Amino acid sequence: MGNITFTMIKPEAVVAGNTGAILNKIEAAGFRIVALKKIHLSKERAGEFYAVHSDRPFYGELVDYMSELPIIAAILEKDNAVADFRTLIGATNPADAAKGTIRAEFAESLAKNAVHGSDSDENAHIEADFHFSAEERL
Ligand code: IDP
Ligand code: MG
Repeated sequence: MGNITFTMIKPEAVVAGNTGAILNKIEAAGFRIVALKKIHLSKERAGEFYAVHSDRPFYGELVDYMSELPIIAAILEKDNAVADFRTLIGATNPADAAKGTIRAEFAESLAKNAVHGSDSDENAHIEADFHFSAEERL
């Protein structure tokens, strides 16, 4: 048993048909999928998820984009899950993301950057609880 992180495969990556390739990279990097589902977030739910960013200039754009089309949500387990997953996905801006990272390979832009990754153990648990019931985690 390792600790957990929470991820979303963002709409543009799902539409582009990159779900399988991204999940492949995640499993190949040693993460275990604890929970997984495709969901279409309402604008209200997306706004609640990103409430921490509500003061930032891109908040409205981010909420619109994340609620426009379905996403894939997942809980992932591994030792050092949060930090190792941030390493696997690369920098927020794909222009700065290291070669071989998920964002370097699949992101379209700073806003449409293919995947979400939790930024702390505390937020990983908050985000996992936001999206999944106990019965959905195996
Ligand atoms: P992170 O996803 O790498 O943790 P955050 O700073 O938490 O990055 O930002 C959340 C999300 O908001 C990013 O993944 C990206 O989709 C979007 N975002 C961040 N900065 C900008 C920006 O300057 N313009 C547009 N969208 C942004
Ligand atoms: Mg973040």
